[in-house]
Amino acid sequence: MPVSLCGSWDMVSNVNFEGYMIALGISLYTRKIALKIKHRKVIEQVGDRYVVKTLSTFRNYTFSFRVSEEFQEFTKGLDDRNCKSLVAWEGNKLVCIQKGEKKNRGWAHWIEDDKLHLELHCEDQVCKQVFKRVV
Ligand code: 1AG
Repeated sequence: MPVSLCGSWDMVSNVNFEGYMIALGISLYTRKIALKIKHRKVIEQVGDRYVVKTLSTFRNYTFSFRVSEEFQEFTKGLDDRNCKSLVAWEGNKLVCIQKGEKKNRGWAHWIEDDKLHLELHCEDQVCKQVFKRVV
């Protein structure tokens, strides 16, 4: 079994978030604010359902899913798009494919060196975020 992703995590680095947001068509105004803020990731597991919360002083985004079960995702407050999303384990990585208007969209979460890693990708852009456990 992979190491649990559950818990609260605070952002320590965020590389190429700008490129990722541009790929999603986020306005310059929103990007300027979004680039300044740190995210907190709260991951909970209730039975076979995960709840993932991305929290910040600017906006919050919460969604939930069952592993290997496709669901309708609406990225409310982010780029406000509908996706057909599927999350599955690939080795020690929890990988999501977000099918929709944007090509090559998805993300992967994994634990490495006691940190929570997140790679977000859209079209040709990759954003890399690292979070440390909240103590
Ligand atoms: C996510 O995490 C959401 C985390 O799916 C990425 C956060 C934002 C990127 C998306 C679009 C940018 C659009 C608008 C910028 C507005 C706010 C930025 C701050 C948002 C904090 C909620 C993937 C994975 C599973 O952790 O959730």
